[in-house]
Amino acid sequence: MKIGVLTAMIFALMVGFPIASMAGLAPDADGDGVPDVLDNCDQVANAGAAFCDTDSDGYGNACDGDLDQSNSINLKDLTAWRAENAGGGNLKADLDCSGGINLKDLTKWRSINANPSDFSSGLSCAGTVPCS
Ligand SMILES: [Ca+2]
Ligand SMILES: [Ca+2]
Ligand SMILES: [Ca+2]
Ligand SMILES: [Ca+2]
Repeated sequence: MKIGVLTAMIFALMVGFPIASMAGLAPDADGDGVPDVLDNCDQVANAGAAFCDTDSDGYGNACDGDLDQSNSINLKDLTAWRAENAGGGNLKADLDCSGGINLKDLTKWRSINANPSDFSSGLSCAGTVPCS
């Protein structure tokens, strides 16, 4: 039994330690598993389906509260959100990438509006359309 535990510890040191070291080489500020340089919302956890970027500007919907493309987030964007919600717009207002626009998206927009630093992308092409 003792040999088994020792073997497991050696294995962990040989395999686990290098993996942990490599993880340290790729910063992931929001901890969503997507390295900052590949993350279209590097301050907001949005891995998986929520990684969508409807307008292809390099800012994922999860952090792209700039619905009128003015490069800032303000009440004009809230007006744009309401217009999309009322008129079934192009789903840019679908901040959680659920496929529809509802009050959850409004809650997310308010969060981005209150925390402007969330409107951030790690992609070098962010701000240009299409960013790919
Ligand atoms: Ca990330
Ligand atoms: Ca993210
Ligand atoms: Ca976007
Ligand atoms: Ca705006």
